[in-house]
Amino acid sequence: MAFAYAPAPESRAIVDIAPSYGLFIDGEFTESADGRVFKSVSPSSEEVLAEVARAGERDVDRAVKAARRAFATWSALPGAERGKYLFRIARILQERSRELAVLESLDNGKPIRETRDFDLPTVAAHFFYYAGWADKLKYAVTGRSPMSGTSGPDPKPLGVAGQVIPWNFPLLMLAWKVAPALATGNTVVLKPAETTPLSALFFADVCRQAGLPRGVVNILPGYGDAGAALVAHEDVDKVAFTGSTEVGRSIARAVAGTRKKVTLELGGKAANIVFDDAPIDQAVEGVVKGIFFNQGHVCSAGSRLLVQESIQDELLDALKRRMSTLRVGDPLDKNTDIGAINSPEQLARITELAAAGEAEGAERWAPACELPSSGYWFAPTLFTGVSQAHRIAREEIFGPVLSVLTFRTPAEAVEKANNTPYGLSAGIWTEKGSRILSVANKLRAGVVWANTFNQFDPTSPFGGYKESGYGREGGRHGLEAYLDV
Ligand code: TXE
Repeated sequence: MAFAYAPAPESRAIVDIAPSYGLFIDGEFTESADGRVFKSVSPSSEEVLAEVARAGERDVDRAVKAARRAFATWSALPGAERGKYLFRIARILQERSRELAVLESLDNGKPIRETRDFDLPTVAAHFFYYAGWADKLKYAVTGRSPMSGTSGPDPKPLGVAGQVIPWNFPLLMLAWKVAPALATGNTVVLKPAETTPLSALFFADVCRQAGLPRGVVNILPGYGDAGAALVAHEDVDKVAFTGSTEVGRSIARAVAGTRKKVTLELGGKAANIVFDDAPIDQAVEGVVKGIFFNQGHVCSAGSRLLVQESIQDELLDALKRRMSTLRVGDPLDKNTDIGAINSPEQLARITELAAAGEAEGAERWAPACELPSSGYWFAPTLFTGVSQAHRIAREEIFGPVLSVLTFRTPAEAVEKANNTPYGLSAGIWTEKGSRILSVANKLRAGVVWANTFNQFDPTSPFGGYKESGYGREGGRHGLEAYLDV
């Protein structure tokens, strides 16, 4: 059996984790106003990694004031000068990427192969990409080429951006939000998720190392109350949120009728559609990547497999064989495919939904799998016999659980794929180019991948339709969210 649990403790030594961390406000690490702290726990070992200052309302106020002060000079810098800081940050992130990859794997639970080969390179790529835009903002909003000689004033930054991010890609979500905000001349107060504060604090240190002026970036580790206080603060001009649809709704209500602009990136229930002409092995790899990448803690996860009825048996046999080779265990082991579930709360949510799947009559399958005795784990799981009415076909599970449905015709595939309140992503597997185009055009999803899945690139806008939120992050469109035109 391939479910080895082979710890590689030597990797742990790469990163120097301090016993305690402060909030990062106005260029300094500081205690919280009321002295509160919380613990950051490694989900793979339940080890307390560090004690972290917990931001409250008064800290939010201090941080927003610092960001406001910094805004006057930061926004007045020529774009090329701001770009230089972003290039510097990108290079430092590259230089320190081994440390950061280990830190992220320890704090989040995701496999080192993913943090090393996906998260960190993509994080640096975002800073490089937006560094390049900092002196071309006129063209960002007009869409014209910098060669066309557009004249007139630059579009204006919004001011202080309050950003709240989740725990599934802690540093990448930070990069998605911080890089375009800084490139456009905004200043930032960012609240990382309570279960994964450490890489954001490391990033604060990277900002210091890059010589970023005080107050341009402020990091406030804390819980939902700090996030709510940040969103509600009267001197915040722009709110950017990634997280649950439920909290997204409360944020939309909180900013309604204020001057604040808002972008929301919320949940998803993506369909990964496999047609009968798709190469089976390639499709199986795509289905596995779609749902088991990052333990399924991905808003765009391909959590519904829609397979054409005529190839159902062949595809499911191949999928089960492939799932049996997935290795679940120590995130720092380079052979691990599936790491730890990020928190006991998330594990409880996944467990509850999987139980509902069984109770509603779907058939549950998982490969034989020895899970580590400490930490939070969930075996890769497959449900067949799923109907569209089942909770596991409708609700975001946000874990390594795949629900399989079937279809006969392309029209039925489209109808089922769109039968969800969400609209973040979808995938199509077929050899026919014409079918890719016709099906993709009918899918109500912000991103549609063809013969691949979960590919992210700083040059492409990303964001949802329907209850998956609004606004786009990434690419030129990602700049518009931080500018007044
Ligand atoms: O999310 P929350 P949770 C989905 C996924 C998951 C579920 C719950 O389905 O199972 O949400 O996860 C901060 N005002 N996604 O509970 O609560 C919070 O501190 C302002 C999908 O972790 O939304 C954290 O920093 N902020 C998603 C962030 O919001 C508040 C990624 C996300 O936490 C707040 C994560 C409030 N009232 C979960 N309450 C995706 N789209 O990728 C909490 N927060």
